Amino acid sequence: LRYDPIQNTALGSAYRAQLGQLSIGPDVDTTQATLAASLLELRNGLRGLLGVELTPARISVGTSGAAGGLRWKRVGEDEVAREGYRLRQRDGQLELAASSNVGFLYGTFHLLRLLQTEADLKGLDLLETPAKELRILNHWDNLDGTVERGYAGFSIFNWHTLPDVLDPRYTDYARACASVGINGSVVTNVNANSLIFREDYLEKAAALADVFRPYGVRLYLTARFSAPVELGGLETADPLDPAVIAWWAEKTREIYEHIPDFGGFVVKANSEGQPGPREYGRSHAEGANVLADALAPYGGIVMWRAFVYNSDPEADRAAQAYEEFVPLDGKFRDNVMVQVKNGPIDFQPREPFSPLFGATPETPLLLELQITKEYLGQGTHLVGLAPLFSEVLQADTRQNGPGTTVASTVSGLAGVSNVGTARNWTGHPFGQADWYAFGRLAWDPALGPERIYDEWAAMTYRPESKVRSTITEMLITSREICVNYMTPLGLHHLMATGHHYGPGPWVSDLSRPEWNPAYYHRADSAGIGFDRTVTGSNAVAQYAPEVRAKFADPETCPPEYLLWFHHLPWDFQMDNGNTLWEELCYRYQAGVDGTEWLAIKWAALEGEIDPERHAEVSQYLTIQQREAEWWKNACLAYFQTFAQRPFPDGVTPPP
Ligand code: GCW
Repeated sequence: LRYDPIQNTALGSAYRAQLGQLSIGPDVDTTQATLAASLLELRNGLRGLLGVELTPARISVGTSGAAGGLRWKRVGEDEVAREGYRLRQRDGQLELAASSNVGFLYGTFHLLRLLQTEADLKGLDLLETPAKELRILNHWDNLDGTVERGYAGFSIFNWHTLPDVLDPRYTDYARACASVGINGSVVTNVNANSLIFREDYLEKAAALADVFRPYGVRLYLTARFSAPVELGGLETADPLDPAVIAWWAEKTREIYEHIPDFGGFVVKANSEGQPGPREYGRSHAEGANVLADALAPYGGIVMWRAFVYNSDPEADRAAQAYEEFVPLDGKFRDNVMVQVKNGPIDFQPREPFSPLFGATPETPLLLELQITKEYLGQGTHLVGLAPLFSEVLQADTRQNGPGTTVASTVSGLAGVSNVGTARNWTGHPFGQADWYAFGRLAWDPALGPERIYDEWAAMTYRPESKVRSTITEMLITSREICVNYMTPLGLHHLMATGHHYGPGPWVSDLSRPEWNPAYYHRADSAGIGFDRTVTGSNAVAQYAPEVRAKFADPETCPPEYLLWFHHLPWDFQMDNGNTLWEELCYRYQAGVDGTEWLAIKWAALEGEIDPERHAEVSQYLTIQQREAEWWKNACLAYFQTFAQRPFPDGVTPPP
């Protein structure tokens, strides 16, 4: 949204010739808030990019307008689906057609993106429809202004000064969301606070909803299951208790009085100390349904999280969500969705997809991705997440025959936001690329990560080919680099305890066994890895037969998931001829070498982009290089105490 002037003069003139006039169809009412926002964005965009002022004299309303200009045209939903738009050259005009107001907004952002990425408008003809209806950010923001797992400062939502102070940042946030098609925002943490339901807080939330509304962003809140007790003064939060049912119904009515288009609740229940229905001997379905019934009259939904696991040294944490939720399939109300993290454990640099996807034919699911990089170097490492997001979206669950991708099994995407009060919104300047990529993939899960990053690089830095191709290559490659220096070959959860920053594979004495890294890697003198086959936890049995067969055999299991599913001897022969120990060492080394490559790539852009942002990213890359070495040295030194083998040639031994 920088809208810096387009430097390419020939292209700039061509765009100016095309976009100097706007004609607005008779049934496109620009006094309506969303259309007014679209017009404002177009004006600002054209002013910045092209120096074109869309003065009233250049805007005609009702008529079909002059040839050569831009035309906004309302069409029926049979032509362009709700939220969608069509952008095409027609009779000498560039026509933006939509059936809904927000379609014009999304189409406007798309048009501006075409200019910013210096696309050719000649012969343009595209029809866009979002693949998923729910494209939501989840903020883990607390009412006191802190952000759980947030690495970009404090919360942008200032509950102290709301509803009176409407920070312009709220509008810019909504614009940024709308520019990539994000249409929902859960503004409170899943580790929820009942206070949000008190009337004064509802007024604050309503003020935010009012700012978001023109941008098509619907407001949602997290619901703390014990709110009827904490806020309502009831003795119980038992979901089958009539007083509790009445409390939720009344509270929900009150919420809709403040926020007529309120989206609904996200709930984390009976997970990591959060209250839930199990305290009363009730199931997750019974818990979710009481909220769902309260929301149903207003069209709201419940997004009930499947992130549950208990403290049992015998259990495999990776199997628990499936065990708990598959038996509940068919027991949830129609307006309940179960929100499932991409992998069975917890946002690791790489996990296989959760076996829940496609396994609950009667229960709609949402895919939860983490945009904030809790386990991937947080605010300091450059790691592009689009390859991770895309890998899970395209994974074939085989639950309904070949081609049952994770994307095809879900009704929407929820992304845990990485936004904060940092001046650049995300702390690490490249963190913006993940926010951007999340929105683009929620709109169209089939988009290639390269294309997404190419757009982002062109718009955020410069559209010159060296800049965009270098940044794209860095972002694309960086995820694998991170996997290599942190958790190669399917290793997972080796991060230090609590804060999850840096290595801690040796930790094995925490009271909750499944929080110990040693619980996951299981290294011993015989080998390394978590046996999830029939000789171990057998969690692999939760996948569809073809997937299960592939993962369950170390000969066919892709190397990136090898130690996720298998405990293998140090001398296990890899396909490339290396032993497992050698391969592990080479991967860690490759991760370290990769961070050096990132630094070299970035250094080559010196002088190509502004010195301020260039220097900032360079400084972060220095941290990343140092910490990749830290990871490699710590993990290899530790694992060698079990492997008792020398470091292979080409691997720098830990000091
Ligand atoms: O990964 C864990 C995080 C917690 C988080 C939890 C969750 C919001 O470490 O900070 O709590 O996941 O997803 O509920």
